[in-house]
Amino acid sequence: MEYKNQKIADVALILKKRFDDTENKTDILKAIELRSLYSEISTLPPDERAVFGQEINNLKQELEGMVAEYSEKAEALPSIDVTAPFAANTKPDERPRLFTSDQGTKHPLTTEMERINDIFYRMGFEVVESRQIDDDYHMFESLNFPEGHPARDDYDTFMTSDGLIAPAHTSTMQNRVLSERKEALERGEDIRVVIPGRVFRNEDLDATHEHTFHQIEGIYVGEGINAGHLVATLQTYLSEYFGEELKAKLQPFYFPFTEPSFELAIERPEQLRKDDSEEQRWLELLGCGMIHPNVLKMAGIDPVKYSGFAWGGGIERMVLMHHGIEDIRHFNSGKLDFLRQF
Ligand code: FA5
Repeated sequence: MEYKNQKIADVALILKKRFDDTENKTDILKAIELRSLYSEISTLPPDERAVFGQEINNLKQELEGMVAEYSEKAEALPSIDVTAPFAANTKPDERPRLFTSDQGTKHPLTTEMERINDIFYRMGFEVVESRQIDDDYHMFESLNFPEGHPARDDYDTFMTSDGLIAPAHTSTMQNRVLSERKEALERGEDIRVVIPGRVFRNEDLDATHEHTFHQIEGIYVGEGINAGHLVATLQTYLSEYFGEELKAKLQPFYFPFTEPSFELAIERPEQLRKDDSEEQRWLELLGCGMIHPNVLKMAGIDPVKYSGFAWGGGIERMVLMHHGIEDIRHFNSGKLDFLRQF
């Protein structure tokens, strides 16, 4: 496809070249270059925005086409046997004994989530559980994604035909938490909450991508809060969790609900890398940034007086790194030889 705008044509060239080397093909749709083009729209004179926006959408559609074509060609997965190992109405004493209770253990994700909640509790954060069904307002609008905003597509969201949404991130809780604590904030109590929860995405699966996984969201709002507080909080979290200083990098990113936004990646130990590439060296752990003034306003909080930061990080990826597990799909596999190691 030909692009009239030189900047868009340059980005198209770069991303098409990168496509072949990208392990998870859908990552190309989240490329920083594409996001930067979208964030440029608002800086253009109003009469140039529509044409520029349309060309970016064309580029995104072309890339989506490449991803879809690739997925069709990819090997079909073997089907899963979903039948129970015995009929549901078999009498209790005639059922096969699968596991005696003294052999059972907590699932490693449960253990690790309790540990993470405990770290934040000790840092003074309240823990609030997220929900597993939501709506368009909390998934998008309250997070500064107006109707038709192209970044809505990045979240590969499952929704029912009557508009219910399986949350694709724990950020769906931001507006609720902020609105509920607004009055306490005005009385001088900072908002500091973490929200662990299960999230769902229509993703291509691989060693670091699941369709059902867990995130922990963090929110801190008060007077004079800045990005330094964000970095210090995340540093404390990571060093408490891993018990050592890991090499981490924070790079600029784009989320509609934070400004500025960043992505934090940590260095994988060598035994968890498939090759020596730069891509294998880093594992993306969380997104974060300073809460966008529109998000504060939508919760009734004055963005002139108050500021804050938020982050949302994958829990499975923390556990992969902590225990040296090579594939995220073990967690939901139900395989006893995996689970018995914890
Ligand atoms: C978000 O979900 C944003 N809501 C994060 C955020 C919150 C930003 C608050 C700013 C403020 P992202 O799509 O990058 O961002 O996901 C965040 C983290 O979830 C990733 O870094 C990764 O650790 C984890 N994650 C994302 N997709 C998957 C997946 N398919 N499988 C496992 N973990 C995933």
